[in-house]
Amino acid sequence: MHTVQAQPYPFTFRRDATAVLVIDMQRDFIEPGGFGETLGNDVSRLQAIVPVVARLLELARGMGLPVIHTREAHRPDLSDCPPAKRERGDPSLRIGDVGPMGRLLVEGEPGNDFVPALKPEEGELVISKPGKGAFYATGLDDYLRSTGISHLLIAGVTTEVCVQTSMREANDRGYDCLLLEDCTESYFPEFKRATLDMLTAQGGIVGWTATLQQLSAALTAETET
Ligand code: TIU
Repeated sequence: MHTVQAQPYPFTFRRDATAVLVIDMQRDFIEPGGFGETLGNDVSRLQAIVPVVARLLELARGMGLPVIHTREAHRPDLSDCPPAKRERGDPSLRIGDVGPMGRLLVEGEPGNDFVPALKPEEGELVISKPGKGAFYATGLDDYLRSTGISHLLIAGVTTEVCVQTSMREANDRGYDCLLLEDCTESYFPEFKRATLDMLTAQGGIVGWTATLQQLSAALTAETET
């Protein structure tokens, strides 16, 4: 077993029952000209965590932990995009419109791909998801159950939208989740802080949080039995 000095209390996991889940580290959210920017956001906050998530991937791969990548993506005909999602708000461009990196949030378009530093490696599972949560209309739950994974180490963007939704979905399905606080980011720093507090309040009502350094210390300690 490994034990991370996490909030609100230590998080214990077995390496053979644990996966890293990286949520939506896509150009559409992280680079200028993508979906995130068309919503009116400054994407530079999200760019800042890319090297930290890269270190998480290096650690996980080195330790033999499975890595799962999600991407928020719609089919080119938008048949899996509810009109309510496309019509929401007053963005400069809508889902499916053509931006500088291709059609926004559409599978196969350049902007919908992962940022170059965080591309999946051969053999790593990639889940395309039409919603904010990683479990809605995907095969993620079946995959985790069939591989005996009960614990998730979560990273990605944005903290209060796709990451929080996915962690809550996972929690409701019985998974123990640790969110790595320096491997997640929001366009709104106050929303990130509030999300971390909400997840861990009430005795870890949704799960745990810790830093990458705290995870790294736990993984490299000689405690695996
Ligand atoms: N807008 C925003 O903060 N996030 C999203 O739309 N998707 C994800 O969080 N991936």
